[in-house]
Amino acid sequence: MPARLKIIGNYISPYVRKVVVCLELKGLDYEIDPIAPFVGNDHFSRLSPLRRIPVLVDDGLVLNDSSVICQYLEDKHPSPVLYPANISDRAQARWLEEYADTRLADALVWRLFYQLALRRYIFGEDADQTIVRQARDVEIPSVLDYLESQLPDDGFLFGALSIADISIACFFRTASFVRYAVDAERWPRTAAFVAQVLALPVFQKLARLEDCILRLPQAEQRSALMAAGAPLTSDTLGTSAPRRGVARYA
Ligand SMILES: N[C@@H](CCC(=O)N[C@@H](CS)C(=O)NCC(=O)O)C(=O)O
Repeated sequence: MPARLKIIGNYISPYVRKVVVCLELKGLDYEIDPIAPFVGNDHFSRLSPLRRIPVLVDDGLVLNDSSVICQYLEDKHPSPVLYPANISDRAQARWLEEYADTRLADALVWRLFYQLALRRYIFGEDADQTIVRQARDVEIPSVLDYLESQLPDDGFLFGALSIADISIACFFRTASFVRYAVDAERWPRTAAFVAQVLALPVFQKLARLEDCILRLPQAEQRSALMAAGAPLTSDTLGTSAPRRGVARYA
């Protein structure tokens, strides 16, 4: 019997969410070691040279980067299809995935969520309110203006649900943890789109797990997730001593 797919990464991460949504939609059997990247041990550094999550382990194969992982899952398990069949649409979907992973991540996660949640809870530091203000007043509105010009009036971007819809919604879910919501009067399409994707059963299923660890320290998250029925690995690469990442905050 093939080994179960293994995901390393916390449910709160938008990139982990993207991969887990694809695993769930494709009905694949997987287990998860739900660590934050900052608490990974030396073995985690070997599996993830940038000390980032998610990591996928499939038998002997170790893959980094959510886009690489999702494309791999699509190639290996093509049903249901999560990338548009039309070549131009597929390229455009990949661009929007990249835009989400880079620009939405920068505005919603690295400026807002990192400052308001991670800095305090992981590193015990106060938020830099100048960065938070700049995110709310300048960076996020500019992202939303672009999305508003790209998103459909209703439904999904390319007909059926695709990697583009999933990627965009994942970042708004993480931003909602610090009570960020899109202003529906100013950006009605984006607000409706995000609400529609996050209401899908697959996002709701994960939301239940995310909610149960949101305010818990890392050390208590495994047992809470276990009680909530998450498919946890039997061992973990997590430690109790957080370290800063190699790429962004070294
Ligand atoms: N391009 C990567 C980005 C992954 C990423 O930045 N993950 C965050 C968690 S949300 C992380 O591990 N950050 C730690 C760091 O950059 O030091 C992907 O798509 O997987």
